[in-house]
Amino acid sequence: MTKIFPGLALAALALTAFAAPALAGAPELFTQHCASCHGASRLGAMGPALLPASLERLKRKDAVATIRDGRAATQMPAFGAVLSAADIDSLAEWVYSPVTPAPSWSEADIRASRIEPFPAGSLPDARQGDVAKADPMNLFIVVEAGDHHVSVLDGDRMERIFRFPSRYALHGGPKFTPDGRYVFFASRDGWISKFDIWNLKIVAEVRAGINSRNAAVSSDGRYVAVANYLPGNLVIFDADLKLLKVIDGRNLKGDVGSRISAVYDAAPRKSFVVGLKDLPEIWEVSYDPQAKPFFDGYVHDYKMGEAIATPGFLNPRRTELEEPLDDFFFTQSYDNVVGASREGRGRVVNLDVRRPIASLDLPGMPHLGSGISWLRDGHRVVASTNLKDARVSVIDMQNWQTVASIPTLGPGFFLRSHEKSPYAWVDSMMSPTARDTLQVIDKQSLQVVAQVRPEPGKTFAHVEFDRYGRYVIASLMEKDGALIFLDANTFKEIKRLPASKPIGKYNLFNKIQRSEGTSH
Ligand code: DHE
Repeated sequence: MTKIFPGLALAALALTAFAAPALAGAPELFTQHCASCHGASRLGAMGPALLPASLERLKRKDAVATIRDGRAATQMPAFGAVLSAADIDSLAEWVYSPVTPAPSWSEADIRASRIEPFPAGSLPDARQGDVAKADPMNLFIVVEAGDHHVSVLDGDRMERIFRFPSRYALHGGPKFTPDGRYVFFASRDGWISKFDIWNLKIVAEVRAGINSRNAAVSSDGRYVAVANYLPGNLVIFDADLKLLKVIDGRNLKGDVGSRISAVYDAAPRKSFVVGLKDLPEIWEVSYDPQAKPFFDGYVHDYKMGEAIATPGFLNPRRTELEEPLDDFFFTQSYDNVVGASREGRGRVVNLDVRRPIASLDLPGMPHLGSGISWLRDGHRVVASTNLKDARVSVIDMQNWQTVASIPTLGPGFFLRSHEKSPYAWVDSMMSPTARDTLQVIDKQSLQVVAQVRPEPGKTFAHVEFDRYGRYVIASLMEKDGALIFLDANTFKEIKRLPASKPIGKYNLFNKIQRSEGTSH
């Protein structure tokens, strides 16, 4: 295969070491046509990783179509004229089969993957070009998944000022340093990219794992933590993406492993909070060098008959649960984590007493990661979409009782508001029939007051407010999609910018100030 997707090549590994049970000629076809770009071990190189974990979100028929027809606007060529339909089927089956022995990604691999096009201190410490002319806190970062690019928008002028290629398949919110100069992106293939917004340059990158979920940046901008599914671990870097520590996703005894679901910055506590997919635990990892040592209650560390405390800095302090919790929302102080189990049971876990303190009535599949909060009748409430049910649940954060279950057109993914807006915006992205419509909810009456459907039949989701709450940008999530600017009070369209399947949009001010109306 000729070169596919921009990026860096990994050292090629011998395919024979990773051979899975034979599929008619597939390994040979892979070596001949695919290995140079996707890596002989299928770990990814110029092109993305082709492992079952990486392909979970791609339907088999779409994989066959991609091999046959290539991918527009990427360097993935079409093999329809070179390979028979049977060969293409066999190749597709091969890439969905597990690699044996299971691929590993060691500390040495992480270190060796690091690249630094612009070492610290080599670029000006002042905003350049169009960034210098813009309000630096009203910039937006936009992830465009259609052709794997990122755009930078000037929020005052509502114009795109820069666009650059990203790693393949970014996921989770990009995370900003507190001064707004740098933003970190995580790709599903484990790449972490550090981008200098003032100079519009990728300054450093590292591959933290083979299959990652998201990244978090500490509130002091000094540490970056990455949650990995493969291998199941939490990887911590300094701000230049130099490896500091790998923490295996294991229970205290060390005999049960887990994927790491996600990592979040709990700024007021100077810690990362970590969700585990397969273990009934939540971790809190302090990034405060002065953090006090703690006893974890398990007899694993004895010296002369006395328990030794675990150092508080960069070590997991565990809260044990009845079942794994995922998909977190946090109270403003970050003392309480609101999470949901795979079965959809909602729990509030206090990180100080280290146990669940309340249960929530959240039927269906709540998407707490999209939760937002606001004040209503003097009470703070949290609202969450539901990936299975057509409703938004609103919960009182004092007594954790459900205040309302607002019917929507269909199951939704994202929810957004702003301190200065009386409205919350929700999509119905998970609905086959209503995914083209955004609904606007009055935050006090809890009634739907408007619907916006600019392009019938096309997916319309994910809203972000500008820093002043004057307008929202919503995504027409199609390959030939658009960023649609809507007045936050009249809901009328102001303008559009073309974009390639824009997924998430992130306003620097709202993110850095931790607006109650957006994810952090
Ligand atoms: Fe996401 C954030 C998990 C599927 C787009 N998603 C997150 C976060 C988690 C998560 C834990 C919070 C991390 C953060 O922001 O740092 N997402 C999951 C899933 O478990 C799920 C359902 C299945 C999966 O395969 O991972 C899932 N997510 C999707 C999608 O299908 C989306 C729509 C498209 C895509 O790119 O994969 C998607 N997820 C997003 C976006 C955010 C996100 C845009 C950031 C939200 C924000 O606005 O801050």
